[in-house]
Amino acid sequence: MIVQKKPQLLTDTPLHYCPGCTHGIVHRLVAESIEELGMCDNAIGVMPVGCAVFGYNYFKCDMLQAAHGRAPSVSTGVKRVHPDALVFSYQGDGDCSSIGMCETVHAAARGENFTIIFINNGIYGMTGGQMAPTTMEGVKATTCIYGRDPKINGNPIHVAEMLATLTGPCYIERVACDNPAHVNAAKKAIKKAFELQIAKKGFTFIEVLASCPSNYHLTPLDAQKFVTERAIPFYPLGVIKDTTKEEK
Ligand SMILES: Cc1ncc(C[n+]2csc(CCOP(=O)(O)OP(=O)(O)O)c2C)c(N)n1
Ligand code: SF4
Repeated sequence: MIVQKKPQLLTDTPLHYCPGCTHGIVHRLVAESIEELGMCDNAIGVMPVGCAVFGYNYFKCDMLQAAHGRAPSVSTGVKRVHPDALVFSYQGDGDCSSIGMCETVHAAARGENFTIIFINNGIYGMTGGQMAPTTMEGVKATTCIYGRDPKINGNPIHVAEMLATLTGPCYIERVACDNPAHVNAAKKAIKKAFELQIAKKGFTFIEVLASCPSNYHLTPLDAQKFVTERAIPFYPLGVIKDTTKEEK
């Protein structure tokens, strides 16, 4: 009996991610959700610059790759031209909340009807482990080698909570992939965001707390433990904004 199989929306191209990286899990959840919603022929993904830059090799739907941080603006254009397509951008924390913070905030404020999948691994993965806006206090990065010190390096940003203060967003949830129950909850959140987009409810944002074993110099298991023990207490999981609840 087949219990689980690869989503049809994923190609057979082997993933280039490091062992234990969360990107591969989230790719699967995005692909499963699109497939279950019957949107395989009408989905358009916008990939970032960062470790997920080659994401267009892994999805069989239409895919674009935006310049660093510009995916929300590219997605805005794509969605406005194709209002009935399911449009998602897929961005790391460097891409989405550092160089691309302006695009992210304004797309959210305008209530653009697309979904951002925000992969928060608390570090710049692709470029070798520099501090990100989301790097937590005390966590070491190549640009804060003694650990992030708010007095010198500034405070980390709770991106989901910050976006929730805007009028535009419809649904914002933070999830994680550090255990099977959390993976299931992450899938539910991604699918719900896509459903709300199809219902034309407006901007949706799913933050996924992710691991980067390579740049934290941890084994894949210890990197998951880092998410459980350090990231989740600082970035609590759950629904941060849901205007559809207010409508009822
Ligand atoms: C305009 C511009 N500035 C800087 C870079 C270098 N750069 C490439 S990826 C990246 C950060 C990637 O980190 P993140 O978005 O968190 O994604 P991850 O690799 O962790 O998935 C940076 C700074 C670039 N490609 N283009
Ligand atoms: S460097 Fe980090 S984010 Fe990039 S593929 Fe490796 S584990 Fe994943």
